[in-house]
Amino acid sequence: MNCAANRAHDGMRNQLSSPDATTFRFLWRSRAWLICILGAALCVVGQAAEMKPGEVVTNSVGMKLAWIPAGSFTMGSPKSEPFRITNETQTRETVAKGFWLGVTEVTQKQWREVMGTNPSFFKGDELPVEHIAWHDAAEFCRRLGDKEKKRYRLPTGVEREYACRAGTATAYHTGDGEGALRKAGWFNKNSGNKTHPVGLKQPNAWGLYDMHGNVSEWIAQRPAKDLYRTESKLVNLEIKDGRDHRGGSWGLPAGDCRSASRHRNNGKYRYFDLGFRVVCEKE
Ligand SMILES: [Ca+2]
Repeated sequence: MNCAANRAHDGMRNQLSSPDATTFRFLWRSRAWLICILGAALCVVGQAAEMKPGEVVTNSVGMKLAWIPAGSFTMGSPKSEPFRITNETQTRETVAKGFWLGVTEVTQKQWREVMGTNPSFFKGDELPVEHIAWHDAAEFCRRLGDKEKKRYRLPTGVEREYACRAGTATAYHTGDGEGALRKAGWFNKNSGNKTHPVGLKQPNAWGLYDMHGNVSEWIAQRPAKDLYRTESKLVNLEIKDGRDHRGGSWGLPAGDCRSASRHRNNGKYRYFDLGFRVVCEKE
């Protein structure tokens, strides 16, 4: 019985050592390696697809946009913050989806390329465009979106403050007090009463410039889905409704340039310290 079993076992061993078995083992091992290699490759591709905070892309009009990751933050200011006003009550907010945000305010050169005009009071390709009503900014987004087949819009108030703070809880992304603002932006004490070329001051942790000062920036106040291809409806609405703008400007004191500071005007209002920057939604 034992001899028979040994013979059978020897037979199996001989079979496994045959050329067919060797080929099978080779193929099996190769497949295992192939799976390992494919897995590693997918891992690398996956990491590449995951954008890093502050990662920059450049669009068709030379506008740089930084990746703003999803996350939660405290919006508004603490009661102890100097110059705070009562509409800055702190709330916990979540930005559910990451998005691309203009690294700077829209420049006159970028505006001209999309709109074919330049309504600005101060002239210069790299100066921020101003004298822009809210619906002008919305129209710019619509045309740029049509040109690139992407979804451009104004940032919401939550998105704008979240991006401005970039993880900070101080009055400015550079810290507290006027000295901190001097590093980050142009306001009434360092501007010489005019706009300045974008991107000259210290950016925040996500690479955003002029989030404090230079020109104040119109923001969206409705869910993003309401901001597309409904221009005539929005124009009618804004006659009744005010629109917020954020960040303060070259003409305003330091207290009005804080991360939490909010300003409101009629959406038809055009002034030489009021411009905007854009969001491009992730496809
Ligand atoms: Ca600004």
